Amino acid sequence: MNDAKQKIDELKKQIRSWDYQYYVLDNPSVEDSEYDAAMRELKNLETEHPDLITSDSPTRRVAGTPLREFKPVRHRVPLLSLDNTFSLEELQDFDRRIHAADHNPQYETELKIDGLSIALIYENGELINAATRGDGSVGEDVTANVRTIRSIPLRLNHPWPRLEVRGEIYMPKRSFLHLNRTREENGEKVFANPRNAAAGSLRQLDPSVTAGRDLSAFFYEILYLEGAEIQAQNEKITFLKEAGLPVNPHSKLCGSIAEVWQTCGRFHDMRHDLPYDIDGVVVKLNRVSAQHELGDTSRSPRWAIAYKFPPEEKETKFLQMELNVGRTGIVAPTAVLEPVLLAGTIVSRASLHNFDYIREKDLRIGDTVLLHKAGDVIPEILRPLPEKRCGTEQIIPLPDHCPSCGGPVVREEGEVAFRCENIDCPSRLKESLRFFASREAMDIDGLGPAVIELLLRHDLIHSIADLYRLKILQLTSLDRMGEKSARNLLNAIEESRHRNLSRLITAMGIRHVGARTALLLCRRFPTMDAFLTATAEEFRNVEDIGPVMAESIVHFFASPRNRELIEHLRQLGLNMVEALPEGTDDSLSGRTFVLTGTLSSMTRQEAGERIQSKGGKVSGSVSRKTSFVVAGEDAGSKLTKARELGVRILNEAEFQRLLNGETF
Ligand code: 0OW
Repeated sequence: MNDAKQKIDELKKQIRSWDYQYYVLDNPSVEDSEYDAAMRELKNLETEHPDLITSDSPTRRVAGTPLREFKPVRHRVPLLSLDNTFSLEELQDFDRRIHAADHNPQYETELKIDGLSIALIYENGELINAATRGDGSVGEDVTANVRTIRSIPLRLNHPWPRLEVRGEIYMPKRSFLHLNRTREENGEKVFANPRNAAAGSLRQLDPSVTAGRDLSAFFYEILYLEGAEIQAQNEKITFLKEAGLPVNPHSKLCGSIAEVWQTCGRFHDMRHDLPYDIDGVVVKLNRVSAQHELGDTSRSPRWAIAYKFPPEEKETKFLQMELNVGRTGIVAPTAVLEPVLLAGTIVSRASLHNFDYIREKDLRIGDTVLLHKAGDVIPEILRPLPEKRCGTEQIIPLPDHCPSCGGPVVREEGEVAFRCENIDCPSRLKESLRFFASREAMDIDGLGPAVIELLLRHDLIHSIADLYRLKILQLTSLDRMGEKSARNLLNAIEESRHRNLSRLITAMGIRHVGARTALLLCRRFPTMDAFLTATAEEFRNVEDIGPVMAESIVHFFASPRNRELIEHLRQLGLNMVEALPEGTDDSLSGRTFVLTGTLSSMTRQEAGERIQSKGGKVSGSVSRKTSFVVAGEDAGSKLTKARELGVRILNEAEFQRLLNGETF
């Protein structure tokens, strides 16, 4: 038992260190394969020894069951806000006030991360609670969700008896862009900026949703500490970093408010190069004793202030509106603008998101509009300037037909998006084909948007299945398609027939199902027929598949059009089975084993690994579902239970023979 405990402790320590390197220092120090193997080994050991599972284990980051509501949490000390300043003069006023308590003040300047406040409590080094700011006195318990944020350690580097810290949870710009693009494709409302996206992602009752949102955090305040004394603000940052918490690397100690102002300018100029959104600089009196002397007002500290960057907005002309129909049929309005330089880039288009957005803002074609970058990245029209209207501006009507196929457009109950329902709509088909042939899906070399357009324009394909009916003469008759490229294209299409099922499932473009999910699903449903017959409940039993995704998968396979397409593809010879990686021996798949007692030829851990390498599962307890109980020397209660339930018992020699392929 204690060698398992020792191994478990070793693995947890090692994985925690790798997580810190990867998620906090953004400097991976191990190959994914080695990391995954360590995680698998830890999971096996914890399965075999459930009594050795601890809540700070990296395998326990995503809790299984969603909450029904968030519990209130009263903060030990109120989580204060900050007063804002917008100019050097106001910073100088702040500086004068500070001189009353500190004649030679040093200021710690920090980037003001545009996220949401979070307060964490660590007891003996272990994370035991996380709460939002709420109204400053009472927040919401979001511990389960915060545990899924990989840059936040479940255990500190030092077992401080009690440490309460404050920080900011944020969503990196890149993740914000990706999330909004996915939401727009799925007809969901987009988030206005990374802060809203972070807040919306954190306040999820189902932690597995939060886990998929790529949140991160920086910590900057110590609310309570037992076991050490900190004298200065910049030492707090060092302390937090040494404790293993992520801190922002750009803090700077300044000797005067003039130097603070210079730093604000420097921080302002670097903001577009940062991978996260900042909306200013936080200026803090460095000496903690002087902080205490000055104290706090009811709302904010007297010893700290925020300098807010001026918002970057530009006026330009809203020239025209374009309607694009995406793969999912969503009719997405886009504004074509008079090109203008905004926050470092030339902007000539901006998403209008949806027709509610257009209506709410009363945007008209021909308007002069105020443009900004949502979350410092996405060009967005803030509002029109009505005072600049000359009367020729055009009100934008709601769409009553699909701009691509002329078919009806519908808006589902509770959705903001208008959708073209015609699955054969050329725009939908164009987008569906592009996605079908894309690298992460069927990976058909040479079948890019231009070639797809060419095939559609010449009426050579009207559905995805038609790809597999193309003949060489059809292709060589096309302009700009010589014999060689025609032959290459047909070979690439032919080759794609034999892709693994998970590729085809991805390529189907099922809402909410991307390549990663498709792979997870195919492990559980290794044939297309299994997908066609499975229920939502069965889909939900797959790890990481929530109710929304399960419904979307069942809805897709229930559609007659989609079933027809699948049958055509089957007849056209497309592979409908998920082959396991080359040479995988899955002779024990579907079997569940329980190990008890001591084996002489291998440890329990090795036995578990041997079983899992053949597709079998190891469980910690005997039930009617158990296929075999492997009983070594001094086997205990599990052997008795197996006898009671009539579960097949193997001694070590029989177990060895089973591993060598004998059937029992
Ligand atoms: N957003 C920030 C940040 C920071 C405050 C909090 C208590 C004492 C001063 O990066 N780096 N430092 C502080 O220190 N506050 C910050 O954010 C505040 C939290 C609530 C309003 C501001 O966003």
